[in-house]
Formats: sequence, structure tokens, C-alpha cells
Amino acid sequence: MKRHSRNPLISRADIPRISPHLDDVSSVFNPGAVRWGDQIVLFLRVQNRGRETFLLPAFSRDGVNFNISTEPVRFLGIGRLPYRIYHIYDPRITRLGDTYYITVAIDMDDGCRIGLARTTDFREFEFMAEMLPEDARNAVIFPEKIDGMYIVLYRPNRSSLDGVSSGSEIRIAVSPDLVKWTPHETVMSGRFHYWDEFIGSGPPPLKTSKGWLHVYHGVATHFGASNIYQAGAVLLDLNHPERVIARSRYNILEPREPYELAGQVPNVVFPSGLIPSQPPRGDTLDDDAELFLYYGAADTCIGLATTTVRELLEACE
Ligand code: BMA
Repeated sequence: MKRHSRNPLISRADIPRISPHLDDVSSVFNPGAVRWGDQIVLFLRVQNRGRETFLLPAFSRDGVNFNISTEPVRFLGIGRLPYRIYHIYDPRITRLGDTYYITVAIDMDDGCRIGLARTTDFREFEFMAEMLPEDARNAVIFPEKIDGMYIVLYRPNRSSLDGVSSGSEIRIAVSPDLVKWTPHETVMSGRFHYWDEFIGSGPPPLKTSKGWLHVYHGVATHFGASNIYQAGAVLLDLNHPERVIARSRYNILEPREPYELAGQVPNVVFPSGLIPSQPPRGDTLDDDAELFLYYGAADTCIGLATTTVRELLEACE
């Protein structure tokens, strides 16, 4: 991956002052990303000095210069969930037809749940469902149905990393209607002692002629030091996305720059948005399509890194 020369692309100073809660924010990171017509939309995770979380949409024509909304996202109907909600965060966005589906992590009293919302205009957001009745995060919906079913990758939270719930399995679930989801099987596991001991999906997978190209995050743990969050790539079978074809032995992006090494949580690159830099011609990306990866850096700011489909396929092989 090549870091963009404007990195860090978005940081706290770029967030408009929005009274009363976002007058002086602490951090902006882990954005969802999607193409919407001729625009690129990011959903920014913004934290204020109360360590409260807000989501702010941001719009761009070139993927580099963003116009950040002054209207934090409200999910209509989320109040029907039967528990107290603390934070809604780490959005991932998938387009299906003319509708944009947003998966989010929802912190509640006994852990985390995955929520699903939708929009067509990026102004009104309708909460649809709690996707799975288990503690989980990092849910990403595939951009098309496979065998007549909607598909999601998600990461059950089974272990603790310095008090943060984490996990070492990416699983797949299927649904006929996006609302009722049935867990299916494990797609991949963490590699004990290597760069991706703990894992979770990054952005939604992209369709290529070789398979579904998926960027995920891996965490290496270190006794007495901070954990290292990195990004890697995996290729999944087009018709059987629970099958791994190839997986990167090395990470493709790791904390190296000062804004990735130091901040609210040091040593973190957290990939959350991956889109072609130009509007694609069809459903399947060409090997030489350029890709923009948006990632959270040290839970403090946002970075942009570029690559091509070909380079990511090579990394998997
Ligand atoms: C993970 C999630 C992410 C965060 C990362 C690094 O467990 O909570 O939101 O960016 O840790 O702190």
C-alpha cells in the first residue's frame, strides 16, 4: 500500500464545530466508505471529550478532499432495541441496488451487537435490525446475493485483549431478507504467534475475476507492550465465499508513520473503507483498477492508502 501524500487525510481539526456536543472533538477514525453516484461518501467515527461517539457523513468527488456534514447521523427506530446503547461505531457500507446498507457495532451493557441500517439519500437513516443475537463486531455485507441469499462476514467476540473484547474467527451468516440471519460456518481463524493472531473483517469484499477480495485487520499481541493492529488481504471463492483461496502471509499495511504509532490507541491501522478510485464499469473490478483504502490511524485520525486489485491479489498469493 502507498500512503497518500496528504496523510493524515482527516483529523480532528477538520471536523466542523457542531454545538453542543462536537465543539472540540478528540478524534476521528475508522470510517465506512462507499461510492454514491459520482461521489465518495465516508462515515466518520467521531469522539468528543466525553468519549461519546457520533457518526458524521463526509462527501467528496476525488476521494481526497471531503466536505464534512454538520448533521450527525441518527438511526430512526433504533430506540426499539431493548437495551441501553452506549456507542454506535465502526460503520461499514455496502450498496445493493439503489440502497446503501450500513452495519455498525453497538456497545451495550453486556457486550456488543451488530446493527443494520439503510439509506438511499444519506440524509435519512432507517434502523432495520439487530443482525445476530450474540456478542460480535466487524460485520460486512457482500455487495450481491450469492445463491439467492444475502451474505455477511462477522467476528464473534470470544476473548479479551487488554480488557477489550476481541476474537480470532471470521464467520459467515446468510439471510433471505437482510433481517433474519443464520450463522453458517467459520471462514478463517487467527494465526497464533503471527501478525494476525486476532482478526476481524475490514471493508466489505470487492468482486474480482479471481474471487472476492477482502481486506481484514489482524492484531499481534506483545507481552508488556501495546498490541499492533495491521491490515492484510484474503481471497474468497466467488460462489462459495466461506472458502479461502489465498491469504496474505505478510500484512499489507502496518503502523509506521507517527500518526499511526502514537495517539489515543498507539500502533493501530484499522482498515474500514475500500473502494475503486474511479467508478467501475461493471460488477467485477479489473486487475488494474486502483483502490483507495481508508483506515483509522491510532484511533485518532484517518489515513488513505492506495493500491491496485493486482497488487492485492499478489499479496494474497
Ligand atoms: C478494536 C475496535 C476498533 C478499534 C481497535 C483499536 O477492538 O474497538 O474500533 O479501532 O480496537 O483500538
